[in-house]
Amino acid sequence: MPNLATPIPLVSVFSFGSPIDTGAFASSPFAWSWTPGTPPAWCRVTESASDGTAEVSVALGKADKIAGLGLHVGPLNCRGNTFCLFSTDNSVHTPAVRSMYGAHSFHLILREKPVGLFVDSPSEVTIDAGCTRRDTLSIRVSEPGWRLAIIEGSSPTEIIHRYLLLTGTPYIPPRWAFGFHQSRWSYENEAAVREVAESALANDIPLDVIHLDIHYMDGYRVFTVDESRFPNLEKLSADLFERGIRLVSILDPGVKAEKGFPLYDEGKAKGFFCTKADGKELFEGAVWPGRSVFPDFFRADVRHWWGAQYRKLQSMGISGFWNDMNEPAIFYTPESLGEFAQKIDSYSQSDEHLDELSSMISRPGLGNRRSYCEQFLHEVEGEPRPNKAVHNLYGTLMTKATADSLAETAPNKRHFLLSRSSYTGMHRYAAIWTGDNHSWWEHLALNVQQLISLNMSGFLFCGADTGGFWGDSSPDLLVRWTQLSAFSPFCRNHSCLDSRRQEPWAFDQETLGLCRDAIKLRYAIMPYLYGEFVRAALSCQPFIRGLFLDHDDARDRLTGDQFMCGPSLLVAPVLEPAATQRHVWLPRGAWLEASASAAGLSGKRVVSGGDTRLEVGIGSMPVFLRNGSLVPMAADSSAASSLSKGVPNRYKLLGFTDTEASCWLLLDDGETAYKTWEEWPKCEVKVCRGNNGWSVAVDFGAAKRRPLELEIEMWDSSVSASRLTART
Ligand code: MIG
Repeated sequence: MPNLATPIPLVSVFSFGSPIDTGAFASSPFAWSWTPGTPPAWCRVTESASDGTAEVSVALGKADKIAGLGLHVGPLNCRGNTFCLFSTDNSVHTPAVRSMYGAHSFHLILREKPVGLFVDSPSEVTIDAGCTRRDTLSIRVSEPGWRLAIIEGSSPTEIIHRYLLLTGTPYIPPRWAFGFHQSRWSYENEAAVREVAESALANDIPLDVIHLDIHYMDGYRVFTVDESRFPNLEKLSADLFERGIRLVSILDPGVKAEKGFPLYDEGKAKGFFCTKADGKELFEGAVWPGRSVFPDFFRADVRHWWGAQYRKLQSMGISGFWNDMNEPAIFYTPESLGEFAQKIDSYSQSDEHLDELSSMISRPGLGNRRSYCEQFLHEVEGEPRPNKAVHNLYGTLMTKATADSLAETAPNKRHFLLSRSSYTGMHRYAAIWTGDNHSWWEHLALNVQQLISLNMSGFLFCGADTGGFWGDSSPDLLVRWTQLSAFSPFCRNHSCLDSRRQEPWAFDQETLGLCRDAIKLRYAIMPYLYGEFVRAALSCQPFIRGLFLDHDDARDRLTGDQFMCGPSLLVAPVLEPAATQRHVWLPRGAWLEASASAAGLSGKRVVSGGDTRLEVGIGSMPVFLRNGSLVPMAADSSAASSLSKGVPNRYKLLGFTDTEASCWLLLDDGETAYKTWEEWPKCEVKVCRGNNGWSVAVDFGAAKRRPLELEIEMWDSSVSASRLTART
């Protein structure tokens, strides 16, 4: 019998060996304990005395489900799959992929008494979620020195909330980052970039950001600009800025190993690059610039030096940064390539090694070999450690270098920072995207699972390459994807080098028009998206939410094709080609089906919980309002682009309630950083049903009053709609 007089901690953190500080845990006022002791009996930890590896093993009940694990491929319910948390540039996301770019171990076991587990180890962690043995969750940690957090709570929502208190408040980007981003590998020169801005304007596509992929650099040398392609980047960024468009540029960690390249010479002279096992010779791996060396981001002085480099680009008017290839991705090493060439040469002399030769040719396997990670060292808390032992932190520490530098330059401003690789903790200062997906319908569907799982892990501001990265998107796929991305925190159309052009205007008029509707819808609901995103982040809650989080009757279903976008909107994106109908499952209660268009949302009909079928022509974007909600939108969606910049004075609101409903309008400047929701300038709009009909009240709290015009459409479950207006 447990001693009931002793309170059972809701969060316990156990330490094994001597873990390094990975930065995953944030200091927080929450009462959690560092426990050197042993975890409870249901969570068995076995440590190997010989090599320090360990296994955590938990018995699974028949109906238990597992959700979380951040960025991964597969269904929302992870049970029955295996995963390997070892950051990898895996660019074909098939169901066989076990390692992605990031390593996020937090997951929930969903059962009568749900529990959350978080393994804090920067080395490889493999998770067998009831695959090998149906009744066992087994987690293997490959290096000594790690922590295990066990998080309890009465509901999945409470557990995620505690996990986020433990690991820290999620990153909030500036308001402009909620706008539409257009990207391609690459807009190769100034003319190409200007053409994107012109086309967006000419085709009435609201646009806030254009991304500069690797071709802007001089021979892929990081922090340089190719002056023949971009002769006057300052002028370009200033001209675009005037039209409300910002530039974001990509940076890779590999530094071209070339005498005379100042960054290389300086870093080498200062001993800032990773060495091989002898601690002397620099480790070289080939990436875009050719043979490259890798900064040791585990050292604070290296991070400081690296972070300072971003200022050059800032001084040219670049507004945000995109750290790519930071797993780190390595195409080959000079040694592995030499060995490969030698083998090919000798095998081709006879037919003796035909099998091996043919597999070498069809799948060279030189890229991102695990063995590379054993060959270079980092200085970790003063000691040399092979990359392999701390691998999952490399990209995070590169991105920390950027974030710290941006915070130093502008301490009270939010920044836009995107990283491909990530570890828990990075969710406090940067965004991620889901990497190199394909223009496949399967990846459109996968996008929904990834939004939900990443939000559970604290990566609230995330999104996928809209339209798919590799391959050619069909018109319908781009339309359906843009319709999903309208509700995705990060909304960027991006595609690869040799795919067809994927901007909305690269397609026929119908496709262009449908994409425009979806993008304008996003801008129309931006007051809601932005406000609820900020509120979710500051209250340590996911923004994109699986239905199982908020609805008791959804607990047993891990519905992976619908989600809550904030507390009020249930989104059921269409994920199949040529769909004319879609099945939607609504949790108990009454819902208001909305019609979604470029002008925003308006009420259509009240539907009660359960299964329903909708007609979904190519232009339809199924969205439902939860009972008791009020959704603020911009009244004038023709002013779309400016919505991400300033606070509008005219709003349209759509509400659904039998009693009262309220919402917030954020009144901040879009970039000042506030630590708490209380401090954030905002007002609350409340609509109440009284004996004499509806009444509206606006409470400015501590914020400065300002004149607002509100047009409100209210629905109740007796299926009557009323329109009212209010002014402050
Ligand atoms: O080896 O910079 O995931 O978004 O366009 C490919 C070129 C390198 C990978 C990123 C992708 C980007 C691309 N990069």
